[in-house]
Amino acid sequence: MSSELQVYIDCEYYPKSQAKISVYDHGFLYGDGVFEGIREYNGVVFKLKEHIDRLYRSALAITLQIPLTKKEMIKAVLETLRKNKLKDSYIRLVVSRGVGDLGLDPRKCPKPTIIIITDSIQIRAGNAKETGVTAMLSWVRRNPVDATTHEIKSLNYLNSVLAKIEANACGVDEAICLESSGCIAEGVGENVFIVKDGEILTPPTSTGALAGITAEVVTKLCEKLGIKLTVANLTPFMLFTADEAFFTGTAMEVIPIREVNKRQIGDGKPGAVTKKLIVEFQTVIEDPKNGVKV
Ligand code: PXG
Repeated sequence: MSSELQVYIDCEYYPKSQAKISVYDHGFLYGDGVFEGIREYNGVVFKLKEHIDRLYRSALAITLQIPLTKKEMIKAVLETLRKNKLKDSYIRLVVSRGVGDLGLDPRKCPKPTIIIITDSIQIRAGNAKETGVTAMLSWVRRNPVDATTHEIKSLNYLNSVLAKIEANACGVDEAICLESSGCIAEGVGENVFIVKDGEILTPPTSTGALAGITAEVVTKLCEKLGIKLTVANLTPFMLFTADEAFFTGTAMEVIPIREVNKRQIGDGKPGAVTKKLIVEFQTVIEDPKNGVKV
């Protein structure tokens, strides 16, 4: 038996080095497809049902008919995890339009491709939870809601990649994208929150941001903790002058932002509200009720 990780492609398993799809797959040729990034903590797939629901919503928005029921998809994810015997893993679920010809017409693709990759997660280097990260407002606007909006978790991530390239070039950890009217949309793969006078604010998804599952957890935590959370348009000024700011996302979890475009946020250290949410988020992760057991 191979010790290589096994990758699920269309009901079959392939060793990682042989897990390949056709160059005629429209996911590759046109970014025509949808995906999810999911985490498994201690044998429990965190918010799996929520991720599957979002995958199917993304698919619906691009009229991609996934040939598995949600239940079958959950079964396939769990089976892939079991095969690989990973602990605290990262799951990438991809459904593309499938193989077609060289024209972009999706009607030429009779069968979607389903891919489930489970691998170890690259934990952010250093101690970002303790120190916070630096960020910049990117020149790359979030795509508008009447274009390849990030409300759909599609395979079109060049918008985020461009913003990340700029952050790298400028020597900061992360980029934050503005929406077309100049308000804050989101990070490249994270939602953004600010804290002002003990209250939390976050932009609406109508800015073209993804409805984050981590953001949803944070929203529920705020309810539980009695912290007021308002969904509102946030200007760059509001971000610069916030007492605290933080990102949420599957990969990052909850991470303080300590600086934006060289403006220190608050006192430059993770604030009390952010720290509280980091602690509370950990307890949510550790509660097996918040996921599906492998
Ligand atoms: N906005 C965008 C555009 C995203 O892609 C989030 C917000 C946060 O959503 P969740 O549901 O994760 O809280 C995402 C999620 C990666 C990676 O490899 C990216 C995401 C998720 C997992 C991994 O960069 N994006």
